Amino acid sequence: MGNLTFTMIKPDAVRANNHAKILQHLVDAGFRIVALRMWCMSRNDAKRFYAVHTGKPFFDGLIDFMTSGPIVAAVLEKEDAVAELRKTVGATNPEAADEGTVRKLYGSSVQQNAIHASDSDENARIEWSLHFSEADIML
Ligand code: IDP
Ligand code: MG
Repeated sequence: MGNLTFTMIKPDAVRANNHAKILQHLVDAGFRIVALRMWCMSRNDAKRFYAVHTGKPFFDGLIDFMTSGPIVAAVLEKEDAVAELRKTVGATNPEAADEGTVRKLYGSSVQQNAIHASDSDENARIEWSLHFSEADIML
């Protein structure tokens, strides 16, 4: 298990001005921020990022949402980072997420659930490569 993962604070949470609070939540949960970028993805960027969901009923809405405003992308470091971040973030549907998780605290619907968390070491690397160049990540 690796010690790096990728997260993205989604446009709903940035619009609500919760991105700094969410970053602090992650730091308080023991993660170190090793790369950070706030920017707007193009539709092509978002489609590549969520390619695994192509063709699903929620795909077009997800692309509209993810390109509706800026996101905050970050590479995070912690022991067993992928599993630890998924725990800190909570279930996809904020209503089903555990108390105290980021999605429970800041998410408002299954689509607008405030934050992304990579689901494997391999996907984390693929996902952060869409947001950062190798030179951005100073370990
Ligand atoms: P995850 O973000 O918890 O890994 P995934 O199943 O990978 O969940 O879905 C990616 C994203 O697509 C979710 O975070 C959410 O924003 C959106 N999404 C997933 N399922 C639905 C749905 O049933 N309706 C609307 N949006 C969805
Ligand atoms: Mg996923």
